[in-house]
Amino acid sequence: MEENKDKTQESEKDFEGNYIEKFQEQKEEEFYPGGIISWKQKKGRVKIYAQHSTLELSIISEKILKFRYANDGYFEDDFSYAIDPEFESGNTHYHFETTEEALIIKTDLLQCAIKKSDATIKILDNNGKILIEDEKGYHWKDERRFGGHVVISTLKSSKTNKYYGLGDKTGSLNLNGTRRELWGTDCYGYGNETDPVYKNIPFFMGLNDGEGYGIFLDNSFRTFFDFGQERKEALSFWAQGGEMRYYFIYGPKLENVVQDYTELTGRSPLPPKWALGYHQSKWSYYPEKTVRELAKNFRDKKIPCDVIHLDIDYMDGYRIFTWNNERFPNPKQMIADLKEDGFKTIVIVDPGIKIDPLYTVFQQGVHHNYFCQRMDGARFKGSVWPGPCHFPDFTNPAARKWWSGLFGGLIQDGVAGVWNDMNEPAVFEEGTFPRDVRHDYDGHPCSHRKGHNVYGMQMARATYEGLEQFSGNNRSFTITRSAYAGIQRFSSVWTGDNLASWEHLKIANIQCQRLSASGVSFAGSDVGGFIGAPDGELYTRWIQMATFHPFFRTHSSGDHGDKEPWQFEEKYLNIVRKFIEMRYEIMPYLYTTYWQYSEYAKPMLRAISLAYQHDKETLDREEEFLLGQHILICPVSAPKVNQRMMYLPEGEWYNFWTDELLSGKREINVETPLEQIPMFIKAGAILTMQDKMQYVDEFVPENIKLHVYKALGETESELYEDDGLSKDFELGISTLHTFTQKPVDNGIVILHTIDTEYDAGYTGFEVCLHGFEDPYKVIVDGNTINIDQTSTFIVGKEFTAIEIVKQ
Ligand code: MIG
Repeated sequence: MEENKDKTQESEKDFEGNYIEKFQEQKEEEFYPGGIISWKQKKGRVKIYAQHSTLELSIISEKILKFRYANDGYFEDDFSYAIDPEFESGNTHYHFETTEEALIIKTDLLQCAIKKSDATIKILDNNGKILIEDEKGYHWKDERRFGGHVVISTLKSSKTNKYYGLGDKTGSLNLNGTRRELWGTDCYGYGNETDPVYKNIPFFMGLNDGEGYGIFLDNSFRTFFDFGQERKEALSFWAQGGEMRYYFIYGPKLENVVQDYTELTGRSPLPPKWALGYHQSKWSYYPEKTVRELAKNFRDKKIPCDVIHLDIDYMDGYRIFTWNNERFPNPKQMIADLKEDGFKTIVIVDPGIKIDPLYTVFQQGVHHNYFCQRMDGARFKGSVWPGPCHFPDFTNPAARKWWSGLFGGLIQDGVAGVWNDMNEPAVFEEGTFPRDVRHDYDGHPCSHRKGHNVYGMQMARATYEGLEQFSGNNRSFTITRSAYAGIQRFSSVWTGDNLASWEHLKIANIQCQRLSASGVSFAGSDVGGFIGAPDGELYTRWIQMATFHPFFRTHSSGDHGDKEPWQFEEKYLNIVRKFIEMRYEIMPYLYTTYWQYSEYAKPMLRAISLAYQHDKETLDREEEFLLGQHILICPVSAPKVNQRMMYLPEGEWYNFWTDELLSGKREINVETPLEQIPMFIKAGAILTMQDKMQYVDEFVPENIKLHVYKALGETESELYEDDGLSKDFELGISTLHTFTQKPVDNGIVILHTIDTEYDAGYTGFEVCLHGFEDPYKVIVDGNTINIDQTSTFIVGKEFTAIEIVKQ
């Protein structure tokens, strides 16, 4: 009995109900490369032949090294869905030498030593400090069930190391002491311990004694990361197939690691600005009358909103690319009317195509062989919402092209964006596809063991490409639940089916920070929780936090009552309204923050441990985060509290609500009345804001507000502008303002430079001063202007210098 129980716990069932033993259980022999026999130096890479394996080390840049291992002399085709096809590895110069013990490869910033006796690796910085060091190093185990092998790498670790990243994982921000798995899973109602979850981003960062680096394991098989859980002195990562192929990315600043990783896997295109507005969703809003009332309520109650999401019930029997004509007799008209009122409509799509001989999408899929097949050729059949379905093989370029082409109708109907769900892929009962299902993998045929973790990404990609195909010069917006590394090139993400609980507010915050640290900044959670009903206080606190997360959407399963802002008591509604308004007030800043992410690969959210890695006090903090350059937020994550402790990082900060100036590098106690979320602005910031609006670009404001937080040192702020909708910015039709604030005798000076090709239409800047003592004198471009000491004044938008000095 006892034995049997253990067996079921440590095993899982495959599609046919057979037990698959987990990797840990295999007591198979470990194999190692052995000693180095010879090597070959080539342009940009070195090939190293050891007794049992070949290592190809490519010098991608002075900070990025790529390692690949082959055991039988032959490397796999070096194909990856993750790497941005536009990424160009510079022709990096490296220096090669050999010593008695090792081969040494040097870039301007790194040294990689490969030991001759066993081919283990050590990477050091310029000062000879060890960044990573193989323990067992690369090795493998036979995988008899599938005729391949499990490839493993084991590095030295220690309890004091910190590990971050890995996408949407729950649990503490620092991953040390845990084992994590990547195998995209539909995890309805997941919790803090649930693993794996929806997304598969095999990228993590290590912080070792102040020095940061990253490792990206580019392998789409089921992967595992053991951060000192099994043995605290070891860090292992392994894949259940394929080749060991990983990138080492040097920092030492973690922020730069994320940037380099994002350059490698691709930057996020600028979305339409409305996608940064507030979204309202529910499973599901229908019929048309309900949708129209929903929209009207937002406008009547003056709660800003840009987007309404239609969940699966808009379709005819869950047939993708159809409308239920009873519920939505004239979708085109409805969408046009909504648009008139400033609303954009997003619809959901699932991968499951109903098996229905009269349904053209089904017919085409069968006819052209676009559906996934079992090993023996039968189309895979699995049940989801429509009942028995077939599933497109999104790893087949022809199937992707077909899928993209299917969006023409929806786009013509006026649909503005598309929501990709169930793409882990999820199947009722069985969970996902059987492992023998075949995938084309862009001309590298394989089984679902390899295709699974990229399936969701390739679906989102096909959807994105569909929108691109039909949207002319407009930018496209998609959102997806599952993902693989590089998803940011195609889609935003949300964190799936969470719960209406305080714990989940915290989890959502961690997931969004972690996603941002994994190259995927455009992330958000179902505000208020998908499952269950939040009370007014929880909903309010969640809204306050999500106001500062890149993707901002209330969604709910609809099983537990309604969750529009007005479903809550007046006192909550009023605060919720204020924060959604604030989202629109900070839009110039938020949009600029997105642009910085898109342009410089700068993560939009930064955990304070990421932004202040040299301050040990930040390293185990998980709630405080920065949005963009200047805003620090710490959510209120418990009920009925009117104060909370938080860590204020080094530097000087203004409390947004009181203008009180505080010195950081210490823990502080902040007041947290229900109307406020702890929010601090960096001294020296010029926070760009605008009038509140009911939706993005409802009107052109008279002035853009420059909130000047008195500098104690030189600080730069940017403001990026374009039309927010078209791709004209790619032709340079945009404007970038740079504001430099610096202290001078008696006050400060603000210098303004503009690189302008786009006229946003407003007339000037309303300057609002924070932290200045009266009385002061303001000189704009040499002319003293009279101000009435209200701390605000207007200047022309082309000003070049403002001095604010004591009188
Ligand atoms: O089996 O479309 O995570 O956001 O509302 C559930 C219905 C399918 C799961 C998504 C959720 C969505 C729901 N979907």
